[in-house]
This record gives sequence, C-alpha cells and structure tokens, in this order.
Amino acid sequence: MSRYEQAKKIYASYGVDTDEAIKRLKDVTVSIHCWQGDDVIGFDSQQALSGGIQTTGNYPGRARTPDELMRDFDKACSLIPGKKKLNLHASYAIFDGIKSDRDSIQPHHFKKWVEFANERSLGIDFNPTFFSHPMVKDGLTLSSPDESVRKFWIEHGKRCLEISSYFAKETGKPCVMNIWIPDGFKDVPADRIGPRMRFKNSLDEILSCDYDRENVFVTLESKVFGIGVESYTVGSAEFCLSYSSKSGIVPLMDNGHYHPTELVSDKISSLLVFNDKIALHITRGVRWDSDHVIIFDDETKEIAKEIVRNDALNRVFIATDYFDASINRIMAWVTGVRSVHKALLSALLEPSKLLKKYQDIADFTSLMALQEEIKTLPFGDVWENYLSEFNLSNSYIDDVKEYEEKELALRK
Ligand code: RNT
Ligand code: ZN
Repeated sequence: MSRYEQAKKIYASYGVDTDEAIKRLKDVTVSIHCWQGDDVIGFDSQQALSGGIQTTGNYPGRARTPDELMRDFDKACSLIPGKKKLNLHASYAIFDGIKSDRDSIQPHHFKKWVEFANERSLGIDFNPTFFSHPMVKDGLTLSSPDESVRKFWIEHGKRCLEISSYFAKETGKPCVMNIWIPDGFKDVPADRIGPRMRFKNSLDEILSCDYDRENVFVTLESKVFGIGVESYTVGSAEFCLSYSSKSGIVPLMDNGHYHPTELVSDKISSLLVFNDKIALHITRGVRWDSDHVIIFDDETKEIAKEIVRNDALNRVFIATDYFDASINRIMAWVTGVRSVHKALLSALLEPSKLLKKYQDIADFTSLMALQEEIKTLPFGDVWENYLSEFNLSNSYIDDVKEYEEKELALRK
C-alpha cells in the first residue's frame, strides 16, 4: 500500500475522505500578489515605497522590468499548485514610451498583462495605488483637505474601475478591485471625523461611476496603523466595515492590520453572518504588520479552518499580501502561496462534524483531545499526493536555486 493509501485509510477512520478533500482544494483559486517580485516598486515611477509600508532587505535579483517580473511570476507559479489569479497594482502599468499619470491611466496600459494572464488562463485582480506618488500630500489621498489632491485620487479610483471592468471582460473572469489608502497621522490629530467624512465622500464619488457591477467586486481594506502613521488611520476597521455594509461592497481583512492579539480567524465568521462575500489578504505579521512570508503556522491554519468549516470556499476571495526583500523572492512567493494551500488542505482534512458535535453537546474534554490527536495524522502524505496531481513535489529549493544562478544572479 502506498503512503497515500495508508493515510487515506487513517483519515477514513475519522470519517474524512482525503480524495474528496484534494478534489475540493483543486477548485480553490488563490490570487497571487505581483508585488513580492519587485519589492512593491512597480513600473510607473521610481518613487520610493511610501504609505507606511516597508520592504526590508536587499537580496539580489529584484525584477526591474515587466519582462523580468513576468518571468519570475511564471517561475513561481510553476512550483505552486492549484488555481491562480494574478493580483496587480495600478503602479504596474506598462507604458510604451509616453507615460500617463495615475489619474489618466487607461486599460491599454495593461494590455500586456491581459495577454500574459490569458495565455495562462489566469484571471486578474486589481488595486488602485494610493501610495508612492507625489500627489500623496501630507500623507493623505482620498481624505485630503486639499481638493486638488482629493480629486486626483478620485479620478485614479475611477480609472481603476474602468481597468478592472476591462480585465473582467478580457479574461472572462471576475475582477476583485481592492481599495486601500495609507491615509493617517503620525501624531495625535485634532480632527478625526473630517478626514473620514472626506474619505466617505471620495469613495461615494468613485463608486458612482459607470463600471461592470456584475463582474467587478470592489473590496475595502482597513488598517490599524502604518510606519510613520502610528496615531490615527482614516480607514480604520470600523470605518471600512461600516462603509462596506452601507454601500454593498465587500469588506477585506488583512491579518497584519489588527492589534497583535486580535485574530482574523475569529473575525471571519462574524463577517460571513452579514456578508455574502468577504475578502482576505493573507500575510504574516511578526510583532507588527511586517508582511513576512506566509508559513504553515497556527493562525494561517485557523483562518483556513474558518473558511472551510463555514462552507465558505466560494464566498471568500483569498489573496496573498506580503513582501520580503531579504530572501530569494521566488522562494518567498512559492513558500507563501504553498502555505495557504497547505492550510486549506489541512482544514479540509479536519473531522469538522465530529468536532462540532463535541462542542454542541458541551463535551469540551473530547473536543480538546481530538483537536490535539488529529494534529499528528499523516498530513504530509496527503499533501504530497495533492502536489503530485500538479507534477510537483514537496521540495523546491534546488529548483529555485538553479533559477537564481541562471537568471537572478545576472541582474546587476
Ligand atoms: C498595506 C496593505 C495593502 C498593501 C498592498 C501593496 O498595509 O496591506 O494591501 O500591502 O496594496
Ligand atoms: Zn493588504
């Protein structure tokens, strides 16, 4: 009997069908962020990264051009199982000669990305880029008291809705467009409601434009603080949840955007009670929103369990969001996205009916014991079997190292 067959038997004794788990996971799409490949720099300007987010490290081999980023993304995808989407930022517009500013970018600036996605049957998700730009004035964009600044960014939001509609049309797959602004203050403000009122009005204006409401899902991402923006964040959790529910858009939770003892895994069910769809940015914050590479850790597993147990695989838009410049960037992509798949697979292998029954009959003794017992089931054998369906194996270090030698090392 193969290791997988043995594992299948063991899981079956807990009432879990491993074939079925693998089949369900093969249907899940993870939206892979393009910005791990170039340290969130993009191609529309050479501005330093701003907005209170930071990549640290200077590992050689950063993608500097669209071609390099596409090649690296391909390399990473070749080692990642499952269905994928490409998650782009507006700053990744590709200009042939004449540049357009953020308030005048057009669908055709993303034509190459559409070709890239279609050749690989990937859908595209999108993000307006409200940072790393001279029109971010005093740290503010859509909430700025300066009308010319606010108007500029409203126009950017509208342009991005048009581009998102274009992506949905050209790829034949829905586009998730996520709005996140870095707006806030380093120190104690005198007026907290003013910026929030302006942010609300700006969002209303952006969303009032004509876009494909059926195939573009607009999401709104909240945050607690950023570097240099420690005292006040305009788009706080309360703001973003309230705005999303009032205006019928989709709330997005990034698990790096809460106080360190607050867990997104615990928030998912509350949002599922009130929203048809929710969106996630999966990341790993170490002490702060550090955007470390996702690993197969407890919180990632718990997030996955909440999606699977609540039968919400088709209600949650799952995207990755992290950026580490201190290690090989392809390895970062592969390790992070594989960890999401691992967590989902382990959630799909949970005897959730039995666990829930123990909870409902208040047998907390068995609940705890069983949760511990299943941690040492032969998960690895099922994981290997899942990977084998994509002709992949559990190890990928040598493969990425070879690419590093042949390709990344030449980037000087
Ligand atoms: C920042 C947010 C946001 C960005 C990306 C680049 O804290 O998480 O999602 O990481 O848009
Ligand atoms: Zn995020």
